Amino acid sequence: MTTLDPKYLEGIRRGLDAAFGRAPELPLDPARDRVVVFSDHHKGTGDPADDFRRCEHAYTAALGWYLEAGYRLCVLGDAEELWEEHPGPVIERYRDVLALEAAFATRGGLHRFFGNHDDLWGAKRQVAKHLAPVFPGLEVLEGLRLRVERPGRPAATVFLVHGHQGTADSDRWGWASRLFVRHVWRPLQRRTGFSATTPARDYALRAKHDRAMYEWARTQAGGLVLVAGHTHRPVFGHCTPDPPPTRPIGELEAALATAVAAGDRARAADVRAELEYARTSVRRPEEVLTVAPPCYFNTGCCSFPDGDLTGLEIADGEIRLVRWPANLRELCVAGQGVDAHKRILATEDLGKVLDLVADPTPAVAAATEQEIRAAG
Ligand SMILES: [Mn+2]
Repeated sequence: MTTLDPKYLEGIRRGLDAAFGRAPELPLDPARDRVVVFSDHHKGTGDPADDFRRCEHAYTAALGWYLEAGYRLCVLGDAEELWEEHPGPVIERYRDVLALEAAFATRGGLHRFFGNHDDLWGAKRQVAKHLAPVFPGLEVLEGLRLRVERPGRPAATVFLVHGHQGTADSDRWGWASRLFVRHVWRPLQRRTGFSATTPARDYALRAKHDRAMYEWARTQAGGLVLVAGHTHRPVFGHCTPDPPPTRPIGELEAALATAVAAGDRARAADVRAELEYARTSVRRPEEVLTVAPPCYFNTGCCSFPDGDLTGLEIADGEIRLVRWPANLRELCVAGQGVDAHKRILATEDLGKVLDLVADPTPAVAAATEQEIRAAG
């Protein structure tokens, strides 16, 4: 693993320290409270540059479920894409989605945070003007500390923050970036269908940024769990997704040769599809970050190009990584409608996570980029 640029790390450390210092604190009872965290929707105006457009179905299905299940909703920043859009048309386009978010305020609870792409919500006047009609009395947060009391042990903190804090384009140049995006990048993106270079799009920058956030969390005294978004890549302890369900490449090559020799074109075509998929997966493996101790979790995002979204839950004494699919069929049981258990990708006992993070001398402390690929 290459060493992390100390200057970059120092910038992130200062940014997160400051946000942590400013953040209010609320109690969290893991046995009773249920919290769901979604981030990085990048809601636009419904045109091809709108990254949330494909995720609207999955998101509203998820909100409906969490609303009835008694969850508190945390919207962790970059919910609206205000680098590319003015707020009015975005709110108009997604009025029903925002109303569904707002419904949590009088049910399980609602916290809204600002990110870099919607740092306009850091200004109270803008919130009053644009969001208050949908979210009466809303106070948009930068960060929030959830204090978990632990009998016989020091209390632990789960710190929620978008995660752009301390980066050059957000804290120092936010205003100039916004003008650049609105007047230069936006017209270009509309013509080409391209999106901006951020940790969400640039893999090297994302890996660097994830590691910097992990390092900050790991070096906080007394056991802190950082929950962030911003990079658009889920991070959940040691969990990695399953490799593609293809057979080993050697076996597929042999199967293809056999089918061709037998003149079985239909069979050869099926095998060839699997073989090329496996070859591509080896060439372009999925890159996943695993961390130990589990002091840094990332929600992933609500703007995946395939219309799926991911989020984190803290509920029933567990922390979970969940996925809500664009295609509701993936959550359905034949003839019985939605079975929400299928949303869960990974789950961990919250007490165990807090124990691992509180240990001042962990056996393993590492953030590791893993490549998930088909078998050769
Ligand atoms: Mn962001």
